[in-house]
This record gives sequence, structure tokens and C-alpha cells, in this order.
Amino acid sequence: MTAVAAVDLGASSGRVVRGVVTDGRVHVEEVHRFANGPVHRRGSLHWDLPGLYREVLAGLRLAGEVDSIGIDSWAVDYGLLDASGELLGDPFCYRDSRTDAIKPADGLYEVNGLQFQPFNTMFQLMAEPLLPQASQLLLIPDLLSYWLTGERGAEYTNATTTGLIDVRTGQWSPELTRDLPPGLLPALRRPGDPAGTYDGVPVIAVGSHDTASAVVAVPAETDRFAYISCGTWSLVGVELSEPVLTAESRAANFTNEGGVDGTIRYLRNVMGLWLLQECLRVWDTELAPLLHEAATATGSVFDPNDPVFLPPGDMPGRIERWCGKSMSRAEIVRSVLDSLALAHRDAIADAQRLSGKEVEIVHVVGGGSHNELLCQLTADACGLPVVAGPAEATALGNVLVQARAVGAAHGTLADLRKLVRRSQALRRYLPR
Ligand code: LFR
Repeated sequence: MTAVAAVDLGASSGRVVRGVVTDGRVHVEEVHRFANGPVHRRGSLHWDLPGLYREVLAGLRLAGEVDSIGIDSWAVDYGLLDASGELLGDPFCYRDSRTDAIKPADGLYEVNGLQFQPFNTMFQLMAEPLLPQASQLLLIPDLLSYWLTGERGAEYTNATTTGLIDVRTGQWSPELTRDLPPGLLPALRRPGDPAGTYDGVPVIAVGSHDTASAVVAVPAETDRFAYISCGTWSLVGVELSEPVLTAESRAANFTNEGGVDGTIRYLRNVMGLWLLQECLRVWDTELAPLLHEAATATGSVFDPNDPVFLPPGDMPGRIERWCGKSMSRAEIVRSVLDSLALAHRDAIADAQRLSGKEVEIVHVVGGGSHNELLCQLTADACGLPVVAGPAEATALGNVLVQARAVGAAHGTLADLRKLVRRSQALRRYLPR
């Protein structure tokens, strides 16, 4: 039996799980869970990295004896280190408004293959006051890994979300990094590479972009599948072996992010359950009773990807203004779910059209796979069967890549996915 600890940090909560791989199965047990969220400081939105690190250490203590440790988190955000290796300032949260006015330069997509998001690291760096003092940049999981081990590196899947990697070579692009201080970006490491030790335990680079780890644990039986990694964001797309860099793909705002084992995660960011999370925060209420009412409520459809919904704030008000009417809470919840289901459908249709890959089944993984109404509405909108689960896909993907690195799991992504299928309860929704 091999046990590993997976640290999985999401924008609204973090967790440490103990993962066990044995007899061709994989199980995870959550040993520590803690809240996370952007913190307002001096008029900007930041993350409390020292606080998150304390929670990581507490979780690792609770995980007990393990054979390795792996860390993943949301993408694009980073900390800057000074020449002595100390963190310079509080890392910014990607929802901070300082990049609102950014416009992408021409010709970027052909090199980095990334959809335009104002918060991509390369744009954050254009607005970064501390850049002149910085000697190195570490993405969030790499920063925590550095604090654990003293070793620095840039894990590849997450590095592709910076916008500074050439998608054709898989290396830092000399062209796109030309204006950055020399040495700012550390050497790349791939999922499965060693990343130092903590207390004698190996730390392994996993798919440190949470979405890369989630896609590893999609329990697909066929390669004709689409996935929706559904949490704070819905990341909707297909797995490819080559990037799609056409003008149509750029115009449709599809991204080619680096996946585990050299795959391409060809997807679109859909605003996701953030819309509901912010409503619930404003209303100071629980979701379950509202979902019950929403099942029979009538909603209005809005574009969940309108940038007005990106920052934290009065979400119910923004939705009502978009739809041009006032609504009950249940109607707002229904509007969010109907709008997300349609955005899921559009992204899956576009992914197929732009990549030429045909899809016969949709896998919903992540916390959103528990949302029965959203899964059913997604199946209805797509006209395809939806398989929901596992909810802990990200942690499972993190565990599986570690397990393979320490010799407890073997083979390709298809082999790792078989372990997930064998051990996790899944639920099927047929289109109505
Ligand atoms: C999901 C995610 C998305 C990324 C967004 C911002 O948690 O990592 O993939 O676009 O957060 O980092």
C-alpha cells in the first residue's frame, strides 16, 4: 500500500487529502479543510500566502506518514522573491482590478496558444509594481513547494497559464520573456519530477495547475469525451495531442493549456459556480433549499462570461441588472444554472467544431458534479449523456501522478483513469 498527501488549494477552499493506491484502486480521505478567499489590502485584492502555508503544514501533520507530497492550486497567480529568497509583498489575486484595461498584443496566440484573460500572468506582470526588485517569480504551488523544500522550479502545466510558454516547444518563450529581468523564471519541471524533500519525504511535481490534475482524474472510458471541471470556474473542453492555433480558435477564446503527459487541455473558461458562491455570500444563506426551489423556478438567460461578473461584490444585483428585472433568489439561482448549462453547451460545440474532435459523452468533475440540477440541465442543453463525478477529481489527479512517480501506479492517462473508474461512485444523467 502506498499513501501520499495531496495539497489542493482552490480559490474558495483548500484541502489536504491522504490518498491511498492499492489493489488497482485509488481512494482519498480528506484530513484537513480550510477556507480561502481574496483579502482586501490597501485597496487591492491579495491572497494570504503565509496563512495558507500554515494550513498546508497543519494538513501535512494530519496526513500522517506518507510516501510523497504534491501540491496544486488555481493558476496564473505568483509570488516574487528578492535576491535573498524572501517573498516580496503579498501575492495579488487574479480578480484584482489592476489588469482591467489590458489589451493583448497581436501575434500572442500563435506563440502561447492561450485564450485572452486579463489576469494571465504576463498581463499581471505588466502592472506589477515590485517587478524591478524581484529576482525570481514562483507560481503559487511552486512557492509553497519552495517553502517546504527550499528548492525552486516552475511546474510545466501551471507555467503554461502564464502566457510565457511557447506552446509549440513547451519551453519558456525567448520572444515573450524578452522584457523580463533575466533569471526571473525558474527552470521548468514536469509532472512526476522530483521537487525536493520535506522532513525526509519526497515532494513530487504534479499537474500543479488544479485543472490539469482534475483532467487526469476524468473517469473516461473512450477518448471521445468532453470534460467540465466544475468549481469556482467551469473549465469546458477536450483533451488533444496538438494545439489548435487558428484565428477561429483565438476568436472563440479557446485556450491550449499544457496537460499531464504532454496533452493539450483545449478549453474555454466559463465563469462557473463563482456566480452562485458570490450570491450566497451576499445573501448569507445556504444553497440546498434554494436549489430545491430553483428546480421548478423560471430563470432568465444571461452571458455568464460578461467581465462584469469577474470581481467580488453584489452578484445578485449585477445579474438582475443584466437581465433587466428583479427576481426572487430561486429565480436568480435558476438563471445562473440555465445560463451555465447553455455556456457549457456552447463551449462543447465550439471545442468540437474548432478541433475536429467528436464527443459522445460529457464528464462533469469537481464540486459542481454534486449539483444535480446543473448536471441535468447540462445534459439537456448538450443533448449528450453526462457522467458526474468524482467531486474530488483534482485531489485524485494529484494523488495519481504522485503514485505513478513513486511506482504505485503505472501506465498512461487511460490506465490512471481506469483506477478512478473502478473506485469512485459516478452518476449518469441522460438528456431529456
Ligand atoms: C480553476 C483555475 C482555472 C484558471 C483559474 C484562474 O481553479 O485554475 O483553470 O483559469 O482558476 O487561475
